[in-house]
Amino acid sequence: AGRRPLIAGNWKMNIDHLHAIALVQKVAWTLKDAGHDFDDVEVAVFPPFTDLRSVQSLVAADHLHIRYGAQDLSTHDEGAYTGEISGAFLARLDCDYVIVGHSERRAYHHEDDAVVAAKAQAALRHGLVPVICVGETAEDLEQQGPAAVPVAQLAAVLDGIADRLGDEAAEIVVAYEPVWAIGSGHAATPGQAQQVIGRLRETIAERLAGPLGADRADRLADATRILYGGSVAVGNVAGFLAEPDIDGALVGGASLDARSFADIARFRS
Ligand code: G2H
Repeated sequence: AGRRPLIAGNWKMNIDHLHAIALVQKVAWTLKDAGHDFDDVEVAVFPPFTDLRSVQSLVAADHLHIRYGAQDLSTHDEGAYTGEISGAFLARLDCDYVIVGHSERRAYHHEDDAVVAAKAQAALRHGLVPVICVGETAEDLEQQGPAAVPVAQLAAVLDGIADRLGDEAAEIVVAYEPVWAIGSGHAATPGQAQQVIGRLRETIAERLAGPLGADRADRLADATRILYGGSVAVGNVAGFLAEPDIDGALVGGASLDARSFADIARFRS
């Protein structure tokens, strides 16, 4: 439905700001040399907070077509919250995106659906596009099948942000990342991912029909880009993107190498 693919690199806690300067330039120049059409396939990176100012400077100074965002944000906008980062600060660094609800934050920082919803709210308050991550563990998969947990996680976030999504300009991205596939080298199959992602798209339409009306909910479901994440590599990315509802990839390990990330972004060639 005319959705522009998004290839997003989640650097996690792997790249300090000196390394970030080298990596973002290398990705940009590798893609430029290959004649990459950034209007055809959008490319974004998600560096640690401490790298964002360097990335901002480079992107602005060199007119790089790479977009970027943070890996997390505070539910609060400002104040006495030691160690937290406001969405307002990210907007001031010209971030377009912010990841919310990555399974590593759900698992290691005890973020539940309510926290993830509040973070997605905070992102939208500051004009950032939240990249809402959902996904089931191996145990969830065994006990409840593939779609139940990701659908419930997405529904909870949608309930928390429905008031903001009434605005026609509001945008979200969803990333389906089965926890069992993350960093394991064992990606889901394109068919498995399509099955869940198709359900996630239906969930947007169903869940928002009440608060927003069926028309707005359908339009949003149709326009929202839903990515697959979990051991995406050069050799498997094209298979995911060939599925009707999969609009891109959230790439961890393979985004740390400029050549492989650029090759993933060039999945069409
Ligand atoms: C899933 C993914 C990026 P990896 O977390 O968000 O990481 O590609 O290393 O599995």
